[in-house]
Amino acid sequence: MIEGIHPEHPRAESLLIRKKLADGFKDGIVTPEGLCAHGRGEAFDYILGEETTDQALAAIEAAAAALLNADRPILSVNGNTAALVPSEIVELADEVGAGIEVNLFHESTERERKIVKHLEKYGAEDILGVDENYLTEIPGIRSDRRMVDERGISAADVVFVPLEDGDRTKALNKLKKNVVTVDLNPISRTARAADITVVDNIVRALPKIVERSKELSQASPRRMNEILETFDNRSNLSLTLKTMLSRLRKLSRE
Ligand code: PTJ
Repeated sequence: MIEGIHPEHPRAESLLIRKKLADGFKDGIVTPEGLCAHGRGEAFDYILGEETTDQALAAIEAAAAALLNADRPILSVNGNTAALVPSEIVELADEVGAGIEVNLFHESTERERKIVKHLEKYGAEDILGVDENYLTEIPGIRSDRRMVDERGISAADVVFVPLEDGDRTKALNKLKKNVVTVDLNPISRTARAADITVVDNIVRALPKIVERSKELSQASPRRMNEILETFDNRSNLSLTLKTMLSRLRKLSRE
């Protein structure tokens, strides 16, 4: 039993995820807004049946291929991501040869430092986004997320931005960067503006992206191109919504 969560509780897994975020909040890694954002995500996850859909698996494959194929991939990490999947972020960075950049919506130098320390405990090195000497502004963003590292997001061709707000996704699009996201809400602005959207809980999606990246690292360039050329984010999102609808229909008949 982990601090009051009995393993046989029907919602044990969900409670454990909440606990990670609550601990992250107490440790100064997650913002109060991050807790609200998680609640919104949970609502969509309920509709998905808290399972990775076939559409999410297709997006996971495309995400792995895009990151492996990139010249300069970067993984952008915020408070929620750091609290929920720190070891998987480090593993993914190693697997696809990406840098890690801390980039927050609710900017706070103190929280950035805490996130860096937290990720370092899991083996991350040379984390970007925290040295003021290298920060530069990307156009078209009103939030604090406009400040990015010139060696990281600014120079990247593929940017992984899980649990992101819509403004920056659009701004990164305009800069002709390939944007990959994880977002449980298939109708969020980010989900719709990204090039590859994995509609899944980050705690399920990240280990699967790592696993798929390991498998695809042996794939031929032809196979990689085939994956990337056949993936269509719009139609994948549309199929995801249909999956959600048919689950709701089924539940409504039970
Ligand atoms: O740490 P900061 O300051 O960078 O702030 C992080 C948050 C998440 C607060 C900030 O990025 C934010 O406000 O994001 P939004 O605009 O609320 O978007 C977050 C999206 O992630 C929403 O569409 C949620 O449904 C989704 N989401 C929340 N939790 C999860 C999730 N998607 C996948 N897995 C989750 N666990």
